[in-house]
Amino acid sequence: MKKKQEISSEPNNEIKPVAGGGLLDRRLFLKRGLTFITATTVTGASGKLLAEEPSSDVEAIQPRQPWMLKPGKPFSNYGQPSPHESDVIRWISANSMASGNGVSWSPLHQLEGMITPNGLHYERHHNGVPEIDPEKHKLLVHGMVEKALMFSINDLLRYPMESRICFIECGGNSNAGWNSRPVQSEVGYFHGLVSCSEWTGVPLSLILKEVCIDPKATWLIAEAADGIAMEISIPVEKAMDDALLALYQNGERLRPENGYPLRLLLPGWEGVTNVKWLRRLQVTDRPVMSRNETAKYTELLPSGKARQFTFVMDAKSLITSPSPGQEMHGPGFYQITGLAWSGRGKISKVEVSADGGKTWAEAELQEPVLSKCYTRFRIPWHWDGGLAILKSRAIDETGYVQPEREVLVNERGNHGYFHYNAIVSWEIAPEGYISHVYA
Ligand SMILES: Nc1nc2c(c(=O)[nH]1)N[C@H]1C(S)=C(S)[C@@H](COP(=O)(O)O)O[C@H]1N2
Ligand SMILES: [Mo]
Repeated sequence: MKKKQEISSEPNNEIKPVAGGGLLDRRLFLKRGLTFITATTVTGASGKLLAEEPSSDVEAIQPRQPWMLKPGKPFSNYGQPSPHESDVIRWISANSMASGNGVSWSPLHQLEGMITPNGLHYERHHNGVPEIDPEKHKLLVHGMVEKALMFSINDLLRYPMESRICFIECGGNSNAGWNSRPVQSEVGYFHGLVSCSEWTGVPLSLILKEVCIDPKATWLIAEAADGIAMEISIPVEKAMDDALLALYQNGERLRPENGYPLRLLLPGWEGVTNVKWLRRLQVTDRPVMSRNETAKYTELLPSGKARQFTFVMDAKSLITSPSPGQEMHGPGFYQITGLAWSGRGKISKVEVSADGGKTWAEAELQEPVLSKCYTRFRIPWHWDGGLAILKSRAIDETGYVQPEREVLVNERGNHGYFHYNAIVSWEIAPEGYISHVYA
């Protein structure tokens, strides 16, 4: 039998890097029984290791804390995070002239796993969060249909439901990436207009079959119940595919800021098409050409032509740790981890580089790997304490490869605003300072 390998500051001879800059085999996490020594070695009164000391010594080594000496707090009706986690927050940047127009960013750099807690889902509102009485809120489905129908929330709650675990990403996410100089910020406050939840509700196809839509219909116009009555056009094909009338978010009813009591969910499609506070679906044969699909959410290309109805969010990835604002604690062994997602389907591979893109190693993808969903990746890394440039590159099941920044800028020009999905680079300076670079 192989002995357990212990790695602290020096890599064992048997553990050879698989790419430049000290990247190690992703399977080391699983197969080699790798141990990270980050804790303090404990010795007892005699100076020997604790295992050999009498148990009376334990109290001296690990004295009881005050909270062990009295009864704990009572139950609560709705749980809240520990007060010690009070810095894990959405960062708000609202328009000072119209406080309901703006965004709040999800703190990607402080979260783990693949699900965004409901209170930390990013927000994008054009006109604030309406206070909706679910008893009075109705969904009207009409237009090119055999019979128009009006649904109360209680009606919808009686339909068969499905869950989809998927991300929603604003088309304007990461748009500081278009700046000619790299903007310095924590990952979430730069790239956090994206979040991932388990959404549960009624498949839209079920409702459309019930109203019997005209076979000549090609578009749906979705209208919201917020102050601007936002309107968005959606091709019938997507509506019949995987669109969901979402009522639940991570097991509980939607949060007001994410669309309570009803939102349209279009997995993998640009955030703006996921209409919150949904009140009306009009079946038609042409798009409505509203402000949010003409003046906004379109992109002027170097050729002078504009991209419109760029619905699908392309594959993207970023390293959440180590990342700017975090600290390195000396040369040695680290876990690199991050998120990857694609609006086209499943992530098939994430590659990581520690030498600025010269060489790449494949990261481990954490199960489950789901379509149009966050995929958490991890790879072990031995940092030698020198200058390193970390990058991650996502590849999805359609073969789409996340582009280098230069490639994206060449294709879309210097005045981009939406759909920034280029490879992100973090520079680790020799003393451990982490910054965003274009490399
Ligand atoms: N009714 C309504 N729906 C809306 C919006 C809005 O302002 N009003 N914003 C859209 C945009 S631009 C995005 S990115 C997503 C944001 O969803 P979230 O706030 O739940 O993260 O909702 C979309 N749906
Ligand atoms: Mo958005």
